[in-house]
Amino acid sequence: MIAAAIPAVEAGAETGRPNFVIILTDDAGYSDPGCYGGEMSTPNIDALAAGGIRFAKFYTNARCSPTRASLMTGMYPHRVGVGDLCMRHNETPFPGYKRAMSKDVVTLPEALRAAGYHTLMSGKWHLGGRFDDDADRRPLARGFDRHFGKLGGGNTQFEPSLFRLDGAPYTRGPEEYGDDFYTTRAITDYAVRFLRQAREQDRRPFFLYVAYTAPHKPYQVPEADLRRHQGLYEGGVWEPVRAARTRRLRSQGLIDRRWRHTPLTSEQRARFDRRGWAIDEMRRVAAMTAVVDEGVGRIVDALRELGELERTLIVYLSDNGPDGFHSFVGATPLTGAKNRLTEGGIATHGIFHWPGGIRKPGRIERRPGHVIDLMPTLLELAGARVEGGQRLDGRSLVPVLEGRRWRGHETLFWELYSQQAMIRKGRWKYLADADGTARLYDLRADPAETVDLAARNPRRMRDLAASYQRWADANNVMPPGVVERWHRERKQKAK
Ligand SMILES: [Ca+2]
Repeated sequence: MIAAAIPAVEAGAETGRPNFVIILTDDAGYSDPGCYGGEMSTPNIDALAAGGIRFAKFYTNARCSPTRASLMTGMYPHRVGVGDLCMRHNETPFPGYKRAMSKDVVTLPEALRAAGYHTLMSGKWHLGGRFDDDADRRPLARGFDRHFGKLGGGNTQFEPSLFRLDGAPYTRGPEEYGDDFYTTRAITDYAVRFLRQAREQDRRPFFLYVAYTAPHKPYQVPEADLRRHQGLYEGGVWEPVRAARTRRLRSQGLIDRRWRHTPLTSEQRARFDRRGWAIDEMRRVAAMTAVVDEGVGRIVDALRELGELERTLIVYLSDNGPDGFHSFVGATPLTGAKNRLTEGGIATHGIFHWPGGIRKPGRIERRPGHVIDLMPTLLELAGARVEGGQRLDGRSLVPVLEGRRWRGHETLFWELYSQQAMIRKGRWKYLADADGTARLYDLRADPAETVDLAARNPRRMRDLAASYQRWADANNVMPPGVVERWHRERKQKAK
């Protein structure tokens, strides 16, 4: 275990350091919020954007656990054993695919707690600890003082018995909520409660991590909330909505005026002719998103009431791209969905709000940020450091917040449990599938990845492939198919 440095901060001292609130949604679409071109009702999220910074593109790792691992460590997920979704720890012999977050790294909440912060979490963990022999991988064992939420992935949105409170099963659901338990609202309730309780305790700064399970499947939302979105999408769900989102993204200045959204294939058109279910599904996503927005509003109100809003950095993003039908609309104007390394799977909205710290609010940042950047950003602002040679992959975004020159990322890398490999270097995106075929896109001219330039650029392809391979070799990343084959063979043995 590497020790986090402990600055000389006495408990209870007023330090003037900012508080942090990270709000992570689950499977939201890039252009779902109103401030990213969406038709969904998100006044509170839009207000954060208006008073803060919007990243034209903020990158994640295409699926729940890998993104959450990067958020908690500032590292690529394979370096901490989370190249795959988290199930049971040490499930495979591959260090990059242990299926639970390594205990040998200092997490963001561990480093902030050592620096004198309250560390509070409400929501979904999904980094291991679902089983009792795995309890040392749960939030309270990985740096959080408080936790209300679920240890695993997606599930029904109405079931309190799946939750835990401060390390024990949460049994007060029926007593607290009667028949009205709804995951998103309960996560907000406890987030606000934890904030107030921390402030009642002392004046130390806080880090609050709110990990909503919306708008992840199943698309469940209370009937009263669904009714509020009755008229939405009556005029059609796909082309009209996509066209309107693209128009608004252009007029908001988030995308280049020349960009077009990806055309639907004839097969997609045929599927979307079944309009009834598609309208229902999108309405449900919109209603779930509106309840998230209500939660954002309640958290902002609580910060304001506590007198903390000015000195709190709020970050709002999704853990990966949208899923299923939602992706065709939600990812507009990008291509693809959750679980793919096309931009629609890995690019999300990224909003930073901090009245006391962000210069020139209302700005758009065009260089992409990445979820690995959050830990170095927060550590810098907290004056906290991780000692012992733990090299973070992310770069601090503090220069962006302060309106100073920011180097940005020269290269970014992705690997999605051996099915796809990707490198982004400047404007170029190299994307390889498990069968070895690789494509090349110019993201500046063709953000929707419609024109494969690989055949015309053999030397660039070789360079990018070599660059990817060097990263893979140094970061526990396996060649395509190896991890899948191991799982397949183990399943056969078990039969
Ligand atoms: Ca997700």
